[in-house]
Amino acid sequence: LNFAIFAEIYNFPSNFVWGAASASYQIEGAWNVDGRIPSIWDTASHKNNSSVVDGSTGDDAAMSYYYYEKDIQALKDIGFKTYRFSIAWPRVLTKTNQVNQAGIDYYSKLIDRLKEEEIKPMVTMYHWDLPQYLQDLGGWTNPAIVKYFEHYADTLYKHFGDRVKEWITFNEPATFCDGGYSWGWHAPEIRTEKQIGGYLCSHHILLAHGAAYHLYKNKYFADQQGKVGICLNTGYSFPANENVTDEHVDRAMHFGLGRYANPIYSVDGDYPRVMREAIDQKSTDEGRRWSRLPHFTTAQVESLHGAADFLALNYYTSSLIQPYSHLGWNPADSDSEIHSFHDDNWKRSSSSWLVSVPEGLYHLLLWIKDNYNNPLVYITENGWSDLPMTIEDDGRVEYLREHLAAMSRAITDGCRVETYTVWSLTDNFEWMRGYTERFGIYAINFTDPERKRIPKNSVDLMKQVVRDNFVEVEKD
Ligand code: GBH
Repeated sequence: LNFAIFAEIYNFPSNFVWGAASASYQIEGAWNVDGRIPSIWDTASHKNNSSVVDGSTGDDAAMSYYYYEKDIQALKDIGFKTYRFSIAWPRVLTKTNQVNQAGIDYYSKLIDRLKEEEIKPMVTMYHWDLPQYLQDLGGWTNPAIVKYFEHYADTLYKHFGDRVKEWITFNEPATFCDGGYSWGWHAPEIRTEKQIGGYLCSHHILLAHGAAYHLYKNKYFADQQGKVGICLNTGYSFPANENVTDEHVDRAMHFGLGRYANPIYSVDGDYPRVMREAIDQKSTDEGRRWSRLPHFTTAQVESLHGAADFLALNYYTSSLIQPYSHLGWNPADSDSEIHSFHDDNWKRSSSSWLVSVPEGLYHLLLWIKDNYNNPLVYITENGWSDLPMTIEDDGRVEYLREHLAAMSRAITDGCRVETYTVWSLTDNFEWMRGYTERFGIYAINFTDPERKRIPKNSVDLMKQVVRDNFVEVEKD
């Protein structure tokens, strides 16, 4: 393919930062060494007949606890300037909330090595590995957890804040709150009626985020001068036909993204009004004494409002939407009463939920710009899955080219996107899909004791993008 003739070129700003992302439980292994205490993912993956499709666990995974130098080399070979990784709560604090020095030492070493290679560490505090003892107290449905999280954040700022300047409190609460506490397909695998558990979880996540944000501003910012944000995931909702209105689109966006983003980034703060009203009404109709969606106090609304220095965004895929009222039947019991589905023409990955809709990223970024007063955005995950050991990963190369082009167009149209970290640096433990679906730009054979990081074709693409600061996309 001769790009000189058949390609369009999409540029990026000269100060744009490129990198890759990972998460502790998915890569580290070493699940029971050096004082690490059990997490809810150890519990979920170790139990008899676990829901992990291939019966696998993250006990060893990519062994990054031992082989982090291989990850750093992989980042270096591409020329990436940032690495988004997560810290395992169960590694750095004991059950009595004392520091576990071995855990601190591990991350300290990793951070120092990254800095020596001029790779900025971007740290996610919570990428789903909750200490099991906290789940035994109710986990994210218990308001007491806010204080535990605030103390954990304090520990991280204190030990690493001299070197880490970009903090993400939570990764994708939309995934783990409803997955973990409403539908039960995610650790801790709790099912509750009508999303009661999921709404409690998101409420406490927001309060915990606010506590960690203000702690940083009050106690650390003067010295450390870093930024704190939260990582939210969503697709864009495209009208399925001409009868679906902008109001339906906004409703779908508010029930998905707005549930987490409005309290922090919107002009007025608090939950989206459409959500508040719908769930309050349904709760009354269901004969409940109070709403399934908890209320913030006025002080909490004010404290959360504006409590972020950037929005970290994970974008994978999008949907077509149609309100139930147009369908004449109820496809699911959901408070939004919006049905979402995929266009048959969208390219499919190895994950059932993931189809390629680059146009969705463009529209999502503009929706965020228009609804949240054009916040600073980091794209902290975007990626494609295929089968194990697909080194010629042309599907991923094409997906990445098209999504980078969409991001470039959004920047040209005024969106403030300044960083992109691809998901993922290496193949890893893909939660309930185990090792059956692979997102890495480096392949790993998980029976290889050395866990060699093997570059896929997408590594060459990312090298070119980092070098030239543009991406080429084939013309139709
Ligand atoms: C991210 O979630 C995670 O942050 C990351 O850890 C993960 O490895 C990566 O994506 C790839 O999955 O099974 O049909 O009910 C992505 C968003 C939302 C994807 C929930 C899976 C479940 C769909 N996730 N979704 S389904």
